[in-house]
Amino acid sequence: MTKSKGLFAVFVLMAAIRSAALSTDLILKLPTENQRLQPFWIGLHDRDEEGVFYWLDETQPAKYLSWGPGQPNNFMREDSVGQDCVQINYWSNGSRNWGDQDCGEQVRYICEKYIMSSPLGKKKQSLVVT
Ligand SMILES: [Ca+2]
Repeated sequence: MTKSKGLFAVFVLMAAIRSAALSTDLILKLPTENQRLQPFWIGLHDRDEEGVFYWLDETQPAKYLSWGPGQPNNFMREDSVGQDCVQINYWSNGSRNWGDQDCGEQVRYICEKYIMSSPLGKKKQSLVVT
């Protein structure tokens, strides 16, 4: 999604979490509504090649991965083709790591917001939970 705003353009894309530091920082900011820890979509998938995970804005496989216990497992229900999208999830061992999930599941998501000045300005990144 692009929204023009004067000399600036705002781009929003599902979040790429490329480091442990960013992951830790993000997890601390996740809302815990009603004391219930919820899953959130991030911008990682293996829709093109099973087991090879890419960030939505990259053409090379992701280097930093933070899987929860037993993940990714591409679990297949009878009515699905597997799990090709990735969530930050809550695990019984108390960790807040990633798990692959059916891409059609309706949960909240985390986006990156880029603000670019025109035409060659710097871009800044911030993470937004929606
Ligand atoms: Ca998969």
